[in-house]
Amino acid sequence: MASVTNKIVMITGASAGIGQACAEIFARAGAKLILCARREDALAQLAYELKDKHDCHTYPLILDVRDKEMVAEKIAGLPDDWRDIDILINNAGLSRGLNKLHEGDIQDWEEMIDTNVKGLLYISRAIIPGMVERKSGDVVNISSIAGHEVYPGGNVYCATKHAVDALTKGMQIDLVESPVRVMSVDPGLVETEFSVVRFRGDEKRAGKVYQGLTALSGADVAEAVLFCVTRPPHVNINQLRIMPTDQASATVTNRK
Ligand code: NDP
Ligand code: 8X3
Repeated sequence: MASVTNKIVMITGASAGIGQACAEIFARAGAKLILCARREDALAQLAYELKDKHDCHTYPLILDVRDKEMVAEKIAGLPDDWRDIDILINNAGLSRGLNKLHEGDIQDWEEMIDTNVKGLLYISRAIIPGMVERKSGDVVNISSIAGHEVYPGGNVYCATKHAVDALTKGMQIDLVESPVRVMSVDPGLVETEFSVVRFRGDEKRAGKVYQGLTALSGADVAEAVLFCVTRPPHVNINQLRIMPTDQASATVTNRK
């Protein structure tokens, strides 16, 4: 197993859920972390806890992945000792609503497409050239079962994750002559802030998404990410699909 000790790992969407769990597991494994999200307070709290528990060095990058100028400026402005990013975890993402397409809110569509697709592109465009130049680096895109299946009301969210799947494959093709690896970790239901965000703070409705089954935790997904990036350099886990045992597909679950 390759080591991530002292590697620089940049995690987008580190302020909650899967990204926060990735921060925890990589900190425990001895990595240095660039923590990226919009919520400054949440990142400051996380940085404090990771220092306290794991003596982890962190660099907070407060940004909105949808803002291409901000992404380019903040990444170009990283201090010298944080510039050579070894591992990028493209995790920031969200869903909004569960409406039928013909009843959908156009603003919700824009937000999902801008974050999940364009945001991932802006971040990747800013970071991968350095990896190619240094002939070293791993990119992990967090996609979803929604990148392989479509479920009722999932229309645009599923389209964004299908796009992430296509972008992962495109990156793998475009980087085949480089040692830089691109991987995709594609979970089913993970109990995070995801559904609360989808339903705009309606905790009751969000809770029902996970009711009667044991969903994945952020930590389950983070372990899969760590597994992917610690394979030997000649091994690339192209795509790792991870589901709760209680979930067989996007629409088939075992609820008690
Ligand atoms: P959470 O809502 O718990 O976390 C989402 C993270 O993304 C937060 O840290 C949030 O930070 C960040 N984020 C959202 N928008 C932006 C933005 N514009 N700029 C920067 N950061 C942003 O959800 P999850 O942890 O569940 O989701 C993480 C990823 O996993 C997403 O890509 C999601 O699609 C995917 N996924 C989730 C599944 C699930 O069931 N939960 C299953 C499969 C995939 P902040 O608000 O501070 O900016
Ligand atoms: C999030 C999982 O099933 O809600 O990508 O789309 S799901």
